[in-house]
Amino acid sequence: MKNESLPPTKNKQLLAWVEECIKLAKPDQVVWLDGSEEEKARLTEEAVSKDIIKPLNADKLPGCFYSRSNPNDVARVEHLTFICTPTKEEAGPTNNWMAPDEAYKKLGGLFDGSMKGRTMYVVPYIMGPAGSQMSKIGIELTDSVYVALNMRIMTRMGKVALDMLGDSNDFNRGLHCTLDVNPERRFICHFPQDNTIWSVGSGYGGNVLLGKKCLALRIGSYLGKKEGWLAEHMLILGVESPEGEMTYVAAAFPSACGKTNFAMMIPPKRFKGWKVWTVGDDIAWMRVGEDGRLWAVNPEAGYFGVAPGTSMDSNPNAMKSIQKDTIYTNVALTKDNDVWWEGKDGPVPEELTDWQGRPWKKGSTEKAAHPNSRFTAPAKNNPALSKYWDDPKGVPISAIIFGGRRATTVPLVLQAFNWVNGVFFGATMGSETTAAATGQVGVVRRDPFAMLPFCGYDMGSYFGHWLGMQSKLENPPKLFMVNWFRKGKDGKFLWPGFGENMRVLKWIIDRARLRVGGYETPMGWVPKAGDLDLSGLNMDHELVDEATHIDLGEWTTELESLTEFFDKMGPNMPKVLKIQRDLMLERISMLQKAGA
Ligand code: GTP
Ligand code: SPV
Ligand code: MN
Repeated sequence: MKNESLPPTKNKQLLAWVEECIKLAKPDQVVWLDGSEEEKARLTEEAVSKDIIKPLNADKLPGCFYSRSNPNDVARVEHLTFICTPTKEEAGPTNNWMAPDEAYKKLGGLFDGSMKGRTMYVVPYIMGPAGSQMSKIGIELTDSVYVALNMRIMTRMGKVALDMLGDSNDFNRGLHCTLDVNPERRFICHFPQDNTIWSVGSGYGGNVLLGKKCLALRIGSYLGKKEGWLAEHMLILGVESPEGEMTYVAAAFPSACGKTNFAMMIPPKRFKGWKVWTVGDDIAWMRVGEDGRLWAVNPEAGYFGVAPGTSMDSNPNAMKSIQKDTIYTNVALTKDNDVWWEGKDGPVPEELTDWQGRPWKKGSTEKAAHPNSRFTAPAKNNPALSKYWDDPKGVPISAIIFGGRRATTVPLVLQAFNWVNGVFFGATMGSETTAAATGQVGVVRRDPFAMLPFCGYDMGSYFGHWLGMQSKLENPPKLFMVNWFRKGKDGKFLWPGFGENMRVLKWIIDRARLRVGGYETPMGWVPKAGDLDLSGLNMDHELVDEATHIDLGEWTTELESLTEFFDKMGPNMPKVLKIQRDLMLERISMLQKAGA
């Protein structure tokens, strides 16, 4: 084996582990990444020369590249994702489980010699701000230069991570090999007890950028339970009022349900002087501060965002973030080497090359861009980036919002009466499935805390952990539920969404700061007539009424349908959440008897 770069570390445990992986995968060469600009240029050139990425129109998109994945490898694969705890019970009823020995053996067989003729990149990275107590270090060994280039954008990568690690043995051990992208040989295995992740057979996003869903959420949630903090699938934003008052909010929406959009929102004209700042768009790590408040950091350093639907109209800050130094995956290409996707600004081009490299003509029934096509952009490109996004302390959270994609039942906004009620909202969240994972799209499934695919241990115990946080929080955030996706009889969304969500956010902030009223329903508080600021909103107010309405009949069905879900949760499901459900049903029935 030729060793192109000497290991830039004396960390014995790290060196020993890398050596072990080299023995297993047998790469032709090993390259330790330092995160420098010079290195970026070298990796980029290599990737271009091997046709792994392709330069885009340099006038329109300077520093941007295009990549196409294998059509069988375009999203996370939940059925091939495993939590490998010593017992099945620890992984719980919502995760696929494989015994650690079996997983190491099975994937070890696939890794054996898998990097012959290839390069192993050693990617040291930090999840979280450098030097923060909340941050964690990972090392990803990968044979994919695409992964290396994406990790460079998504994390604090290179020397900075090795410096922070020093001699410590406290780092996540990630091993990834693309193999021949055959779904038969595709496995994403997590070993929480070993702080280890093994991923084979995929080259796509959440399956292979191991810092993101694998470390920051699956391993992170396990560590969070053990160490007393929270790792969540949440955006973090700061709202600044015209008077300069800052309020930080975190929100959990399932994959492809609007986190990036909400995190980068531009308030409508009516909210002159208001400003939304992005701290993070996908993941929040949260700890109790000395002041008894919940403090959050964004462990990531970039955005791996959904391209379709992103436009100057829906998300101008995202559009500005992806004009330079961005990697595009599985979008369509124009004749002049620009990118395109469904929902982008301007007229639909007459002709394109679709995400599979095939000619595409306007009017075609097939999508030009894959519905889960993505951009990878540095956070620093975002004009709305919060100045605290990299603060080792994080930001103090005043409100937490849970939301899903629900055509019926769930109103535009609802505030929990108390912590248990709010945890109930999170635990019972439902959402229609999207293209972010392979499988059927558009069926309602329970997606507790938007963490169903990402919780690294038993879901019932996870609910218990959330409930237990209350005792540690002297100043807990207020908890809310939202739904931007309710539909009218015509099948269209009732609420305009995007920037107009500021109206809902304003009510949430005012509630969190105890300065606006609410109307009590059996499930929680909703805005009183007139309290939701609708001025300047050019829409039929009957539609707003429909979007905010609570239908007691629909809620009875919803709450009764939870029996199956609760039963599935197993022995660690907290009883208090079941009682919460029964209490709501009793309140509804009481109101109905009284003639509501
Ligand atoms: P992940 O990166 O998969 O975790 O997704 P995300 O939660 O960040 O979702 P994102 O903001 O990328 O939005 C996904 C899709 O939802 C896009 O097609 C958006 O256009 C659409 N969307 C986002 N916000 C709204 C909204 O307020 N209303 C409506 N109707 N659609 C929205
Ligand atoms: C999600 O699916 O929630 C994503 C994209 O953010 S991925 O990184 O593929 O998980
Ligand atoms: Mn996500």
